[in-house]
Amino acid sequence: VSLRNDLQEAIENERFELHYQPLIDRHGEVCGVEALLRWKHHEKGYISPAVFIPLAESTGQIMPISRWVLERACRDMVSLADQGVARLRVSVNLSPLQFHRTNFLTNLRQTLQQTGLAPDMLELELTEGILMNDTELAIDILHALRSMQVGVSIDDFGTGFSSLSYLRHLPISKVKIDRSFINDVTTSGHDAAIVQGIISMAHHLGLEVVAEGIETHDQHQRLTEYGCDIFQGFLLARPMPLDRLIAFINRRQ
Ligand code: G
Ligand code: G
Ligand code: MN
Ligand code: NA
Repeated sequence: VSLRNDLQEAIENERFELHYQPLIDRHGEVCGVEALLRWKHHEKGYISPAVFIPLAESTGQIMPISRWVLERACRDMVSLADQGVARLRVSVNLSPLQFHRTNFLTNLRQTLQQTGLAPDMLELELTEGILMNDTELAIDILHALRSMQVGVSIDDFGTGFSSLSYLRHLPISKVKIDRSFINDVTTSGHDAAIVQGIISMAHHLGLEVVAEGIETHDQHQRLTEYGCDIFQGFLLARPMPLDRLIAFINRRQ
């Protein structure tokens, strides 16, 4: 049986879970979470989205999966707020196909309305690649998102070919420095320079900066010195299911 058929079965029976990885601000407070999709395969255990998202993109199965992710993320955040745990902003990763579908904005508005999540509690993570192809349409969508007050961050920043000077024309709110740069920030002068450059330019453009993939205290300290705004990585918190996220937040308060 092919993975594609298994994926179809998973879609029909909603065999997915969303895990949430906390984002930590400069005061050490949880300022948001990134929603990360997990597929619990009946035989193979958890399968990484790095494996099945590209497959789902090529078959079109990404559409129902993405709808499920967005709705689940919104509902979970509303539930956290209703339980009095916290009002957290959630970042959702978008796939290229999803972004370029004509009814993307309509679906998004509908989901926000149906779930009751305030639009400014939602952030969408796009990669540079998504913005580089079909730029006109992408810019129109970004302006629409801004007027709705939905946040937009550029994920894996630094790995594509776009520059910050290009981004200054786009209505986005954050850049997330790719973890490949964070990995060597304390050992490679080059990577340290790149990271400092990104932070400095982003701040001049009025953008917030997230460092992802922080695994050591030294990396965390260095990025704090460089003025980074938001920190994400296994050192601070791993992705976790909603019930563990609730415990994590309650423990810190
Ligand atoms: O969480 P993990 O390291 O397994 O994620 C692997 C890749 O899958 C990352 O690039 C991440 O952005 C992507 N990913 C995780 N969840 C989603 C999702 O809900 N939608 C899309 N399109 N990509 C996701
Ligand atoms: O491409 P994107 O940035 O969305 O990828 C997010 C993925 O990165 C998540 O699936 C998460 O599991 C993974 N991740 C988060 N923090 C760390 C970290 O500190 N180290 C490593 N290696 N991966 C991380
Ligand atoms: Mn991401
Ligand atoms: Na990333």
